[in-house]
Amino acid sequence: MKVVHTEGHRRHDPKVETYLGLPLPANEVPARADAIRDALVADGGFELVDPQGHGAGPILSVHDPGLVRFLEEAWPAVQEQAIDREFLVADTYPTRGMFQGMSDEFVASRPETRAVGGRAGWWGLDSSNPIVAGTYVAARWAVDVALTTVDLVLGGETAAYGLCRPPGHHAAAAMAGGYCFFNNAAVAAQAIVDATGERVAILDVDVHHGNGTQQIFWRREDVLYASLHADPLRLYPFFLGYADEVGEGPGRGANLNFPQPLRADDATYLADLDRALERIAAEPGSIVVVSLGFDTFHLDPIGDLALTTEGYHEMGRRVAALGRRLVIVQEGGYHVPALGGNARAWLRGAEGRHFGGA
Ligand code: SP5
Ligand code: ZN
Repeated sequence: MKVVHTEGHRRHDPKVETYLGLPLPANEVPARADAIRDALVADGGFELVDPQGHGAGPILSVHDPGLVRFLEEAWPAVQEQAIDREFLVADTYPTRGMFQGMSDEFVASRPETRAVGGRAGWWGLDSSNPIVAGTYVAARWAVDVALTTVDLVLGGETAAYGLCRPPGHHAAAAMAGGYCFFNNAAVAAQAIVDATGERVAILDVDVHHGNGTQQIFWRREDVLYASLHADPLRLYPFFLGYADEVGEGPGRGANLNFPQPLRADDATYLADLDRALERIAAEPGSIVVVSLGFDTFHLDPIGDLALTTEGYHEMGRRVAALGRRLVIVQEGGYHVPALGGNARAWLRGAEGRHFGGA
């Protein structure tokens, strides 16, 4: 299988994230992508491919231009405002209670402030998502990785894997969050719709609900979003990801959430995977975008499910058994020592190769 990869991800290199107001070592680090790349190279069955630049156009087809502008300007603004920090986290979020009783029209007329600590809140979901000097450049590379993966599949590959970093599925049209800046999977899905006119399904198997992807396609019937994730009653992003979120308007019925119980094992998880795959199979279309996370792993430091490396092999096998072409993009997964083996297992499963050891 071809693996789209660039060293450009390294530009996003946070050392620290804040969690409940205190600094902790960052989870979403360059070593994650290194571990996966090294394991796939060592396997011998994968071929690394460089991404091609696709410009900002495809990003703007799913994201608000204001988000792109903010991410481009954020680090220069931190420097201009002489904020002595190695990373930017919002000072203030415009949360719903601030505007209670005010009309949608009035709220929409409030200005994006000029202060970068406020702008980070305006465009950001949470305080565990540090922006550093190279974040924008790396996030642009991640989109190009996803789009090059699309190009490979449109060019005839049965499946291709984009080693995206930073990840994307928490990023909504007008919001970054959850280690995500641009929604790589959503940009990829939109590019497939634009190129083929076909319906596209997005299968999200990261441990967290892909609130951003859900938001972007909420009213769309041409892009089906199906996600398995830890129940948001327990885990980030907390406020979306419940089973009754089915989409609205023309998109009603094209959004499917499968919240998982604490410590869900391979068998529990794979049973719901089959339900998601059944729904995808019922829909026309020849390409599925997979938002692939390994933070469902039993040792993951921020997830709370209990999947195994063997489980990932079986997951890849079942997803490929759909008989659709696969655009696979990397999302989360933070137990770095197991990331390479888990990616290798999943992708070998998807190629119909045997497990091949942990
Ligand atoms: C793409 C992706 O997987 N994003 C995950 C975002 C999770 N954000 C919340 C992180 C909180 C980390 N808490 C660490 C403390 C563990 N006890
Ligand atoms: Zn995740």
